[in-house]
Amino acid sequence: MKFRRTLLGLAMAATALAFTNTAIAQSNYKAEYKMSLVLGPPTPWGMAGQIWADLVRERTQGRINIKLYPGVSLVQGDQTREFSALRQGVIDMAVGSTINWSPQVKELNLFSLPFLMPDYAAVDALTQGEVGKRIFATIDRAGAVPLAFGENGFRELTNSKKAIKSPEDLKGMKIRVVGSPLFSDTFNALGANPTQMSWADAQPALSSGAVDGQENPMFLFTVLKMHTVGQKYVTTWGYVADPLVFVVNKDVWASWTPADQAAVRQSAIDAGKQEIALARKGLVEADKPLLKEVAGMGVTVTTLSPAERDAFVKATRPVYEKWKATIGADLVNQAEKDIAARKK
Ligand code: X2X
Repeated sequence: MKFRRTLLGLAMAATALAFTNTAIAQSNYKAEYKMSLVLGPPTPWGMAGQIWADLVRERTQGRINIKLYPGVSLVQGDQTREFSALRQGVIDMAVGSTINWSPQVKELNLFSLPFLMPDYAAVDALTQGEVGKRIFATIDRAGAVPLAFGENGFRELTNSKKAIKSPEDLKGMKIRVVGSPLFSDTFNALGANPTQMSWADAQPALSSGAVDGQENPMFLFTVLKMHTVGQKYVTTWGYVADPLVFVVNKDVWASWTPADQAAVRQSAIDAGKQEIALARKGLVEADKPLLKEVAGMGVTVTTLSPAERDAFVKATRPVYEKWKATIGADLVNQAEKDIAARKK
């Protein structure tokens, strides 16, 4: 009897201790975690953040409560500063494009090498394979905890002037490009006149006609009704695709219990899968309904023949070679090998 009472007492003490440990651990938790994103819902990118936040709240019984900050508002709209701010703790977590973090993590330029990835199978061969693992190790070394991949998408060329079928058609055209010098190099090689600006500045620049064109995934065209700001021509050249990466600040990550870390990680993986399906909707079906929808807006949609596409590949090849060295020939070779071996 006495023995049983002691056992019971021990069990109760152990439970109390475990409870106290959890309580102590959780007293470090913030009331709210700030998640940075460039695009908010209803874009697939924004949905990635929304789904992740919802799953985390549910699976941690509300212990981890996340608020979305779209428009990279935590860094005043300057998306190229997002990764540094994340590292410093101004941002707790983010779903970010590889393009926007490439100024700090040069290996992320891999996905922006012109015409490296010919199709979605090639994107998957990289993100789901050895290259994805190496990229995550690099992000980790750069000071953030990477958890899962999502997708912004294949970036198609739009403009207000004319149908573009060849590099000659692009000559002198003012094209807004994102914040990595690789994009300026690519458009310079094509004879265009690239101007680098944030997404926040790009929208008024398109409306006022300060720039003639831009490049972004097609869902953005329909969500923002880009034809209403004069973007009447689309060329689906599929020259680059930017993955999204779900990340958490290192100190924030370390402050969570292992069980909550696991919940946050699994939620990112699940949200990533759901979001990739959203990002590809209308583009993976044989008749590409999203392109039909865009054409239905009175927009000229130009698809390139293999020979026409080749002219763009050739013109940008020196840029590819130059940046291959910057990114690391080893990583690029691995990517080329995995793409060649992909299942179509
Ligand atoms: O700025 C862009 O073009 C966007 C929204 O696609 C990115 O943040 C990379």
